[in-house]
Amino acid sequence: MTPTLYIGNKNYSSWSLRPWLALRWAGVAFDEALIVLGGDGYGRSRIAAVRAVSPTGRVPALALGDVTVWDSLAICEWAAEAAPAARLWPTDPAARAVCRAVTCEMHSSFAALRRDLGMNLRRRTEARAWPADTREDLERVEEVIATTHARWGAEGPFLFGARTIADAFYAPVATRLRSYGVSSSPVVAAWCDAIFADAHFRAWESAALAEPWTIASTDAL
Ligand SMILES: N[C@@H](CCC(=O)N[C@@H](CS)C(=O)NCC(=O)O)C(=O)O
Repeated sequence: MTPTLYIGNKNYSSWSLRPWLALRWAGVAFDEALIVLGGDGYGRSRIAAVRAVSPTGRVPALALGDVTVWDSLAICEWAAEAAPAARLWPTDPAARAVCRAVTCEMHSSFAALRRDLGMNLRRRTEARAWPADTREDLERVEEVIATTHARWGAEGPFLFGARTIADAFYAPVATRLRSYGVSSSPVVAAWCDAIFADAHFRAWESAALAEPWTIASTDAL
């Protein structure tokens, strides 16, 4: 049975983008079902259509027959196991451990970055002065990208050379830096360009730009 990935609006749903990219990069066949976010219950995990498919009331969720996997990292782990040849985690044990650390840091941190630079693929603003906690998040995220690529990325433009789950997890950051006019070091800019040039990212982006829905609270950022 083909798995179904439930996702939110492609323009806004950073959590949905991550496993969608990982599944595409892994070459795993899946159907996608988009649930429009932003209406009744949004922000409280109380959207009825989401609650019908995800026990947390949040997307992404991956339906595997009668089993549901409801967390972006867990879905990426499932993809890595379903398609080991895709090497969504690096094969070298040390690189793999660091790749997991980098991914987990994105999964559990950067609250100020999420608050002030919501993913919004359509959006372009001028550079601005950010609050101290947001500046710290931006500095740390750029440090992660630069130091990871310098240490592990000799064989390609992605964080560990080839595409891994870490790139999928940081891909929304590339779009946030672009949307909100954040100037980056050349190494971070080069990694962002690799994400923007990826054929699967581009497919997501063009679908996002064609979406008719808006979320006013994110558009106001
Ligand atoms: N930790 C979860 C977070 C998922 C999440 O926050 N999803 C947002 C969309 S990007 C959501 O479904 N929000 C619905 C709501 O706030 O009502 C994951 O990694 O999948």
